[in-house]
Amino acid sequence: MTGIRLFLLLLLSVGVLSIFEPYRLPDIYRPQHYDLRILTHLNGTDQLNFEGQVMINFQVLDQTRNITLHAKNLTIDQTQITLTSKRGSNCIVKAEFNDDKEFYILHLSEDLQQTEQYNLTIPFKSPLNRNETGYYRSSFNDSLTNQTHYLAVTQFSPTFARLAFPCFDEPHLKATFKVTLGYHKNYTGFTSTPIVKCEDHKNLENYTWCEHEPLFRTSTYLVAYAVHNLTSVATQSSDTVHNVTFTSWMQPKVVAEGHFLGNLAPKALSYLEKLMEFSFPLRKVDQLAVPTHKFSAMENWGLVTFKENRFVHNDSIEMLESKESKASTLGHEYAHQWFGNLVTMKWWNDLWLKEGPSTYFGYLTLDALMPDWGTGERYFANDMAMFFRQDAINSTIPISRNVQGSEDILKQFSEYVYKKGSLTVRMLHKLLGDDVFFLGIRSYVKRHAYNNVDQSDLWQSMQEALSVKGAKNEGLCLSTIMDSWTLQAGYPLVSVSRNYTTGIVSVNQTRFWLAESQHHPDSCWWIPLTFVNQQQANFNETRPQFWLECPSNERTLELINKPSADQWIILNPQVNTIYRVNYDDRNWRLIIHTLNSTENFGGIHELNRAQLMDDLMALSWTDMQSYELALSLLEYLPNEHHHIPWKRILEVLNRHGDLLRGMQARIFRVFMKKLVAPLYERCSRLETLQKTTLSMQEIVLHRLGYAEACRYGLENCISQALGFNLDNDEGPVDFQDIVYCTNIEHGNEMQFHLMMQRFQNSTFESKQTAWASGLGCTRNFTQLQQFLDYLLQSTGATTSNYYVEAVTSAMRRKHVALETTNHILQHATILNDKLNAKQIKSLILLMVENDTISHEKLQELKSFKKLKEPLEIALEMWNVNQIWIRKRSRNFIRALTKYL
Ligand SMILES: *[C@@H]1O[C@H](CO)[C@@H](O)[C@H](O)[C@H]1NC(C)=O
Ligand SMILES: *[C@@H]1O[C@H](CO)[C@@H](O)[C@H](O)[C@H]1NC(C)=O
Ligand SMILES: *[C@@H]1O[C@H](CO)[C@@H](O)[C@H](O)[C@H]1NC(C)=O
Ligand SMILES: *[C@@H]1O[C@H](CO)[C@@H](O)[C@H](O)[C@H]1NC(C)=O
Ligand SMILES: *[C@@H]1O[C@H](CO)[C@@H](O)[C@H](O)[C@H]1NC(C)=O
Ligand SMILES: *[C@@H]1O[C@H](CO)[C@@H](O)[C@H](O)[C@H]1NC(C)=O
Ligand SMILES: *[C@@H]1O[C@H](CO)[C@@H](O)[C@H](O)[C@H]1NC(C)=O
Ligand SMILES: CC(=O)N[C@H]1CO[C@H](CO)[C@@H](O)[C@@H]1O
Ligand SMILES: [Zn+2]
Repeated sequence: MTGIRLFLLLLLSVGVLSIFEPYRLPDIYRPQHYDLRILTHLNGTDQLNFEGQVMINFQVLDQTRNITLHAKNLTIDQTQITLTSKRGSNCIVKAEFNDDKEFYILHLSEDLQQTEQYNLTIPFKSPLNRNETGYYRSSFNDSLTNQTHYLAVTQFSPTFARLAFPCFDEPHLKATFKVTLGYHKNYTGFTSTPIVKCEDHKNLENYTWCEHEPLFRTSTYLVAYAVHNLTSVATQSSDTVHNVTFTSWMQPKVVAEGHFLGNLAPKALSYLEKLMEFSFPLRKVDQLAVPTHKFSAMENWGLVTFKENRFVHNDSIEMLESKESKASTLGHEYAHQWFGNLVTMKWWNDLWLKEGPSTYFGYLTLDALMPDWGTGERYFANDMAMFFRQDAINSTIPISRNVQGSEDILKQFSEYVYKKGSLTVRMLHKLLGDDVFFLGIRSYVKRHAYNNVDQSDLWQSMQEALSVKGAKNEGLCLSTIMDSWTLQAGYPLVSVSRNYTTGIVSVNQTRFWLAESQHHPDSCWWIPLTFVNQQQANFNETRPQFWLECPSNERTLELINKPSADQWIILNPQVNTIYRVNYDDRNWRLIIHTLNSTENFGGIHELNRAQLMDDLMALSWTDMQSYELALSLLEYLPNEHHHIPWKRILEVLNRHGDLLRGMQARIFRVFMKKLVAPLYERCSRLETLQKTTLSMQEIVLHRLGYAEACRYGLENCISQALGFNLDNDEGPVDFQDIVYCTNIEHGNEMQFHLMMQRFQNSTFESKQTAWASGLGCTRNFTQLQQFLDYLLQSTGATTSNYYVEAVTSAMRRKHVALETTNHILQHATILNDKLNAKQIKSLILLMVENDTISHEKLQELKSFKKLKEPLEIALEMWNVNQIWIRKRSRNFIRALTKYL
């Protein structure tokens, strides 16, 4: 990217050019304080609603005769609005909604003056919606009394506070909040802070008004309140400076079962507080398990909300990996208390600035609290796998980018932003080392707490820490370096070639593309170069030895410990920075030789072992290397005992296999059966596993072994899985999905119907998910179709999820992939209604990844609104895949045949 483009992007991302920002409020209003009174009605059944009044104390920076703030879907009686200042009151001449921008504009009879403080009071009311945004309704059924209980709870992030009360709904407009909640005494009301006092409602019998302590300056999206009659479980206090008291709330059924994750929270908060060296400023946190929730969880101040099934976990029937995933969500939310809540991005373009660090520190938190799990490394490896795969086409966008209206902002909350954001923070950490990184992070939090930042503020704090502690790195300009990673999409390929006589190493960079046709010549990055050589294979020293600069794309280097001509070098230990590496042929062969011939793989780190295979397969995909070379690297796999390299290469190979048909597909299956055999041989028998307690690491490796061995038809695996009679023994909890799938794949019609019946009679989501996925493994489409049609006809909130599960495993198993694709296409209209954007995207990509859809059919999907955006990516991936099928699949198969 050229300097000029970078500069332009910077300008846009800071948002100073209001002419590009039609969805932004005029930047002249400065709210100081909100006084919010909300009366919630949860009686009745259909018309649950709330009415309220907000008093906003604000100033203006410029004389003006109108006030523009946000409001959406609120009923406001304009005649009741008042605007006062010390000078008296100002009349509202006219009030109007701008639905497109979600503005509410008040036109005044007199100008507002810069020097004045104004109090604007607006009454409003609205139904409690069912959309899981703003102030919304949820419910649960009390199985004892067969009674439906309603509750009301907020979800304001990112742009939904405006659905609950009129406000200046932008993250940089921080203000203090005082919340007073009115409700029937059957319920309790919560917000970020404890109650000061309650008094009876003057007119409504048995209603109360409770005033809460004021909340310090914060963004509107972090304000929260709820009225409910959920049940609490014992409160816990946290080992933090303010001894924060935690209380968890959930429906009685869940309390009775006694399985939830809330107990981790006090420990997570305490760990993070010590790490940040900045006190968590509240005295209490209520954790709410809400039956319906738009996201997995939300980090609101003092009232953290979770989707119920992300908070509840029952060890005896749910997989450990799923517990880990829920725990990582929890860690993420509490990391937000510093990244997002205390230090907030100025605008949503820099969303990654809260999601990246929260994801990263969420992993570190789990590593600290659950050291046996090894979560951090495994999750980094997964995130990298996703990143390297996705970020190599044209349709990807930078993590920091200009965003416009609400819809656009919501789209920022993508897996891609979270994970690339986290990998970017990890890069910074590894690049600077513990001392500088934590010094920088702590000073960033301390300096900007209760305020707003853009990414340059993070670079600035890091730069200062570097100049205090990192004398060796002087002259580095972190903002230039890091901007090259956050302001442009994609990642580089670094090519290394050695002169084996002189010992000189040449490196250059280009952007890595999955297909040649896409080249843009002008991308470059600031790339830290850390070499490890065979002699001293230290993969823990991760600080850069050299830099490959941008725009200078090439360098020749004399390495510090000059490697001899018969020893390999490896660039980028632990894959600290997100780039691929290509070596000259001789260096590749030296690496391959070591992997094959030494006990501990020559000390090569597991993340690097995974990456070496991933890189070489990707280079062969694009014809920059040969599949012969790539497969000879894989020859070491029988000795591989770590799940990270195994998982990565199996994913990569399966993606190749998904594109093959006929004879090629059969050859591939034979190859895979042979490849996974040594992994499978490492696994203990399922019956044994049922009786032992396995560590997380063992579970992950075993799951991989069983899933792939049964998939590729290893007889022993299949007969073990079929050995469980699903009526009385479904196998070890962590392996049940594999047992289900294998039983359906090799079973008869009766087994299919029995499992479908169980699915229909159950209300237990994680079980239903496993059954849905298992049913998708069938070889008989007539059976599958019954299930899919049943799902499309039922109305439950989670049925779309099960549809995606079943269809995904059907496509993966291949037996009925084409029929399944037809089912999706025939039901495009109803799927467009039922599925959310993320589910739709995964379905479309699934068809592309399995090459079951034609270009024309893909184009036809354009008529569906929700399908539009994922289609861009899908169409591009479709082309990438076709090029591979036409030009390279034969090479791949030819190379495979050697190993049959
Ligand atoms: C309050 O609870 C009582 C007893 O459960 C019930 O009869 C009544 O309808 C409830 N009132 C409201 C407004 O929820
Ligand atoms: C709910 O309670 C309010 C206040 O008591 C009352 O005005 C309203 O009519 C009730 N609604 C229903 C549907 O019972
Ligand atoms: C509000 O007033 C400003 C001048 O202070 C004017 O530029 C702007 O167009 C007005 N906005 C609306 C919506 O009338
Ligand atoms: C604005 O509201 C605050 C808080 O209620 C009050 O203290 C102040 O006197 C009000 N100012 C005016 C001009 O009404
Ligand atoms: C709620 O969702 C429905 C359907 O998705 C939509 O039509 C409606 O406008 C939404 N309501 C609000 C208040 O956003
Ligand atoms: C529970 O109530 C629903 C309707 O409200 C009814 O259809 C159902 O039969 C009831 N179930 C029991 C067990 O009473
Ligand atoms: C208010 O609560 C009391 C005590 O629970 C009850 O006797 C009375 O009927 C309630 N009044 C209304 C209008 O719900
Ligand atoms: C005032 C207003 O716009 N109310 C609407 C809010 O949204 C619900 C459902 O989406 C509508 O029924 C209301 O009319
Ligand atoms: Zn988050």
